[in-house]
Amino acid sequence: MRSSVLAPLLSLLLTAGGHVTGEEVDKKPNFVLMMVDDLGIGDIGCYGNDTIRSPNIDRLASEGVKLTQHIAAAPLCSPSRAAFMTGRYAIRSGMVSTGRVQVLLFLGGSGGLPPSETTFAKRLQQQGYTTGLIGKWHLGLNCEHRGDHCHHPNQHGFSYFYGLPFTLFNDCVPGEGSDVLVNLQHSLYNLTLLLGLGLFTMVCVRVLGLYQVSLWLLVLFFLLSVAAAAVWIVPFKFLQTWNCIIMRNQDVVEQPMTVETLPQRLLAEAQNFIKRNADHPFLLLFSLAHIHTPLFKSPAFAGRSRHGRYGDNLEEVDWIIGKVTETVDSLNLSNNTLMYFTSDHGGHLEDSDSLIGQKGGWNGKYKGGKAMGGWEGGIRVPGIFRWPGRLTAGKVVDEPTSLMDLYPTLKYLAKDTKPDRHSDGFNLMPLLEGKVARSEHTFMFHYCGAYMNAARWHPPDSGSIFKVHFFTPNFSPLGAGGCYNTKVCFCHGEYVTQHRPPLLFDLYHDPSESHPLMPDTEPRYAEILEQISRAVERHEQTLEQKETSNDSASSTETVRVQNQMTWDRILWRPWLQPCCGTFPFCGCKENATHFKGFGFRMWRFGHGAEIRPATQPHRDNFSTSRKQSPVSPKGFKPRNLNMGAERSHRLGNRR
Ligand SMILES: *[C@@H]1O[C@H](CO)[C@@H](O)[C@H](O)[C@H]1NC(C)=O
Ligand SMILES: *[C@@H]1O[C@H](CO)[C@@H](O)[C@H](O)[C@H]1NC(C)=O
Ligand SMILES: *[C@@H]1O[C@H](CO)[C@@H](O)[C@H](O)[C@H]1NC(C)=O
Ligand SMILES: *[C@@H]1O[C@H](CO)[C@@H](O)[C@H](O)[C@H]1NC(C)=O
Ligand SMILES: *[C@@H]1O[C@H](CO)[C@@H](O)[C@H](O)[C@H]1NC(C)=O
Ligand SMILES: *[C@@H]1O[C@H](CO)[C@@H](O)[C@H](O)[C@H]1NC(C)=O
Ligand SMILES: [Ca+2]
Repeated sequence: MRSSVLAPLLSLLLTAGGHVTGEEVDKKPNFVLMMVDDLGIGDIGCYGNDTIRSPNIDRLASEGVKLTQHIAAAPLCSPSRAAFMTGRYAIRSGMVSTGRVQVLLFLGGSGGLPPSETTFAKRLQQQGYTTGLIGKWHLGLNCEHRGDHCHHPNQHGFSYFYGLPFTLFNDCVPGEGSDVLVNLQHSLYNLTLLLGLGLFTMVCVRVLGLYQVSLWLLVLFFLLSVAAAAVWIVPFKFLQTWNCIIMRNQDVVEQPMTVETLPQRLLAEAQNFIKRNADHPFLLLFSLAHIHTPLFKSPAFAGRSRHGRYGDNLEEVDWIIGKVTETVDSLNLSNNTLMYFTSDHGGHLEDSDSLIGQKGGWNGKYKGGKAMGGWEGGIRVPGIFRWPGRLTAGKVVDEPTSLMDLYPTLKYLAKDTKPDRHSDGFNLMPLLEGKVARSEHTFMFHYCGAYMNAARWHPPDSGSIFKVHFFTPNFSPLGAGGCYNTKVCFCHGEYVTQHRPPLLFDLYHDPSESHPLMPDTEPRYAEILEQISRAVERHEQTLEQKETSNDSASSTETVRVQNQMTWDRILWRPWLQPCCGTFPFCGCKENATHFKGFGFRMWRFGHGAEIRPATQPHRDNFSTSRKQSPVSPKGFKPRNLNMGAERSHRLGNRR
């Protein structure tokens, strides 16, 4: 009885006379998570850049909390995003590689976030949230046949999806170069050429009567040449059609996608999602296609920045973030919405050409970048939380935090207390609200593919952050600051240098990891190595447990980890290729009339945030069970390529 009297009174006090009932005091907050692709921490004004204009991102930071040691679980798209979505190191979901290919390369491959995985979207959906993903996914699509969509966002807790099931990459725009297995393409090209030459020679020999060449041999060679040509021409020459597509829920709505109108469409979709869900709890993950190459060429931003096309793109990102913020604010949602801004990993240093120069971002004072294992530049990313009324404006947190912390934080705020699997993240709210001063991340591990590459220790009795590297990628050419010969660094074999004892740095005094500590300069040297080595051992035990125990809290725990990055899962298969129309003649264009009027005008003048309703009402409650595939995700049983053997190989590699 007492509470029923107190509650309205309390709410009256809290909302200063708003039309709010007692129930709504308890209202679950909304979440607007914004993730930029490949953005370096040094690219943003509030992180120290004084020549790029990012007033909207800076404003989020000044109205909220800025994290200065926000760490991605991996320096590459697929594993970093897998860890972000699941709150666990990517090795636990098999989204890591032991070889050269460290991200998903084809939408027509079978690798992806396994159906058995749990994402924060799935948990929030169970709490009654409407969940939407607008933009890039890059965590796989099909398992066994086209349309089973076993890795699709709808399958992983997003009731609404609009965007890129794959990613923006250079092959999406003719003339921007190729990102996919360039070496393999060359080898296959040479092989085809060789077979062709062989065939030509034999035909000549036969025609000239120099030697008796059997007709069957000629036919065999002919078929081999055709097959060899098909194997590389079909998957690689049509990459734009295969990979650069847009889907709305389960349907391919554009193939190949028109890159020019992509930013407008994604922003409009994000704004519309917020608008149509304003009256009940929602989660929006707005996963921008920016700032991955190829860089956009939006006329409204061309030449505006002081850093060429890359800078122009960054200022466009900032403008988009501003529009999303404006939408939240204009709907009076800001007091009840946690907004988050981050990047999936650091800038890509090796992505440069003679025309544009550095295309891939700036990681500030930190060493290394995308795809360089545990070097700070590839994993330390911007992290900003804004929630007026709940989080103190202008607060800065220097403690180590992880993108994996979003999962437990969102669960906590959505009041999800049901049992869950082992988590590698921690609820950030105590730290963000200033209720505690220290992060629970005493240790953090940094993977390069499937290999434990580095680890950091934040000793409870000190402000220091010690970091060890068990191995480091070999930069090429010698003396360069990245792996320019291969465009990304690899994590195995002759591509790395093992360090025994490991390299040790004090990030607090040496953030750019340039002065390794020595036993005679660091009194705690032996202790640090010992502590970290024990922590690594404990961490690796939690990985082994998963494979052996049957009786864990969640039944999914017993599913064996399948390596999702093996060649047979990565490579293109025609029967897995999503397609609008009749395969292989895929092609369709979205009717973007609505977005054109809305987007271009807005882009030209930089104003006019009026949001027109979508032409067709979108359903945010898309249920995967409605469009059930013959192979249900639960029945999905990929061949057992479990990671056990690879893990012992990995351990062997380190020790
Ligand atoms: C700001 O960002 C640009 C573009 O990445 C970079 O070239 C420049 O060096 C950065 N400036 C500072 C001070 O970090
Ligand atoms: C937002 O709040 C302001 C003042 O409290 C009010 O004037 C305005 O109509 C509200 N807007 C919406 C969309 O509810
Ligand atoms: C948000 O909360 C603050 C105080 O906590 C209040 O001043 C402001 O009017 C609120 N804004 C809206 C849109 O309700
Ligand atoms: C786990 O389950 C399998 C079959 O379900 C059984 O064969 C095995 O003995 C169990 N292992 C343990 C450690 O209980
Ligand atoms: C596209 O949509 C507009 C209005 O929504 C309509 O008038 C036009 O006919 C459509 N075009 C196509 C090709 O469907
Ligand atoms: C899903 O959305 C549609 C259209 O908004 C609505 O008619 C339907 O009742 C909804 N279904 C559920 C289960 O909420
Ligand atoms: Ca990325």
